[in-house]
Amino acid sequence: MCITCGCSPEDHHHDHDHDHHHDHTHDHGHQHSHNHGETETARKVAVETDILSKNNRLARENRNLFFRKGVFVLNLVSSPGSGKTTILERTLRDLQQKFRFAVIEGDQQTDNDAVRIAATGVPVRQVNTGAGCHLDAHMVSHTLHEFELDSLDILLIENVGNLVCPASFDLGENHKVVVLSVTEGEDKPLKYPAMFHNADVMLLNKVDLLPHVDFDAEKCKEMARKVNPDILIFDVSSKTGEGMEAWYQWLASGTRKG
Ligand SMILES: Nc1nc2c(ncn2[C@@H]2O[C@H](COP(=O)(O)OP(=O)(O)OP(=O)(O)O)[C@@H](O)[C@H]2O)c(=O)[nH]1
Ligand SMILES: [Mg+2]
Repeated sequence: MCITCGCSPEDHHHDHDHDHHHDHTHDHGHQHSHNHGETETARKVAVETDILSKNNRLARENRNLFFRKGVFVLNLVSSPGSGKTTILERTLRDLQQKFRFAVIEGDQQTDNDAVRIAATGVPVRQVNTGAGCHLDAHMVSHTLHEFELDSLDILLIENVGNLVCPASFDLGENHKVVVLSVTEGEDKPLKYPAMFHNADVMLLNKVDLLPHVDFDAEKCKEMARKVNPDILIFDVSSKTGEGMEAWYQWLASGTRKG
């Protein structure tokens, strides 16, 4: 179960305790339900802690494996539609002569994004999370045997479009990269601080639309730096290619070739 919104992935591989015990008697009135509420809250917190520590353990295993294989791994997170797949498509088309890439696509339903990535010729696996609103380390580890990690330079993971839950789930990546597009409003870093706090890089995407939208880019960056003073920000348009070169240089610098 997702600690943030209570969603539960369909394959439900977390073997946490579902034994919710309801010991109702009806003559204790408010006092009873208050205690019951406290017990349930304590149980929920324990389950959440268990899920996160289990995820962190698996993420550590993924990270060790990536390190041993020399693969640079990024976890792209954003709200739906900010341009993650478009950024990946353009990045792959521009850099695939230089680096060996693979992609993991996370979505609740459909393989639309995987089909788009496959068209670039880069190996891609789709993970459908069903009701789940984020990828977790276990889902990622399950796809890894389908790639030849020894021959990869960069693994790009596109998370489910959601600015909340993916912030809590380490996948074993080197960096979270948060994508924010200029159509979303400049206050998103303050409204969803965990995501911007946990990301090392922010791609401010769709800057080609700036003349047409009410969006103060400098104010947005100020807000992002308020929650994360060290966040690295690139202004990009994955449609026109503007600003992509700086992003590519940063990407290259993380690889063993960089
Ligand atoms: N104008 C403009 N449109 C863009 C840009 N990048 C992406 N788009 C458009 O934004 C829409 C959503 O892009 P996607 O790449 O599918 O977004 P996403 O973040 O992968 O979406 P989900 O996977 O559903 O979360 C598409 O119509 C893209 O063509 C950009 O830089 N400029
Ligand atoms: Mg996408």
